[in-house]
Amino acid sequence: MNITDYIKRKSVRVNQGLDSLLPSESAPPSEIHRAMRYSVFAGGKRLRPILTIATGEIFGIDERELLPTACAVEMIHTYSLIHDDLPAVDNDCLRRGHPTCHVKFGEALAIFAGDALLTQAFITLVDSGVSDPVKKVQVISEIALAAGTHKALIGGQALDIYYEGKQIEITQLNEIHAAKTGALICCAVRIGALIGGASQSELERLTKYGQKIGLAFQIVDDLLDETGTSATLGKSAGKDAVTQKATYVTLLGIDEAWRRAKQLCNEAIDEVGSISRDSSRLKGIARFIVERRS
Ligand code: GRG
Repeated sequence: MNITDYIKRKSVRVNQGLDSLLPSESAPPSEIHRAMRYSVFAGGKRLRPILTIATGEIFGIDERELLPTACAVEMIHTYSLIHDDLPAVDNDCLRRGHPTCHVKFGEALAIFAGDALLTQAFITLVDSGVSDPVKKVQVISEIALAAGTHKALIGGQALDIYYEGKQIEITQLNEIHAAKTGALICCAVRIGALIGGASQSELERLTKYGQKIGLAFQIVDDLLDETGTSATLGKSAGKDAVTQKATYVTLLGIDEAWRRAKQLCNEAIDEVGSISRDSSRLKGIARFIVERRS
């Protein structure tokens, strides 16, 4: 099966998993549940949960064991998108090809829907996550670190706002995006490895793979913002130029940014190539990250 078919098949499974794990729209408070489901099912590539599943599978773990944990990561990712789009943060009106959560439901409900998705992720991890209790605690701790700490999602977002309007260098841009975008992508890989019982050296290689594809993902995101359209991206294209934000494109130029993204992708492929397991899908996902157009 080629990687595009694999990604398609797994994203169907992730959507089914999310549907069964999220509270129903008919259950009160239904407005919040509607807003949560609206943003989760508006679209999305499901890259992070697919990374968790693909990593767990190289250790022979069944998809069913990995699915709730993978879905929890997607809930956290969707929460971060809802909050990132808020007027006080990026003030965006288009996401996943649809009006953003606050445009559709109002700001207060969007804040609550984001908070509720973050909480629902941990409820999922506790109730339906990994069966082995030691691994379960490791996974919950790993996800909490990626979602909540100064070196991850929240810290990256805070740094992004702090550096707004300031002249920054590539090292500071790497610092922002290793945290804001990279931490959750890397975490998605690491938890698949932890569930799979990876050895220390396998975990180290997979961590490097996760860090490299995380950075490559953001470089391509910046490139697509510059070169793509809102219709293909499903979000406002050209936003970085309007907000005059430092990006990989503004600091490196288009050609050098593509070169770095491809180089990171090749380095990530080398990392997993050195593990003596079938890493062909992880290699395929690394290539997908650089070849994607949305
Ligand atoms: C507001 C301080 C504060 C904290 C909340 C908002 C937030 C935490 C963090 C922001 C993290 C964020 C939105 C990073 C951007 C990462 C990124 C490039 C997302 C797009 O990912 P895709 O392309 O999206 O995988 P789809 O829609 O395909 O899932």
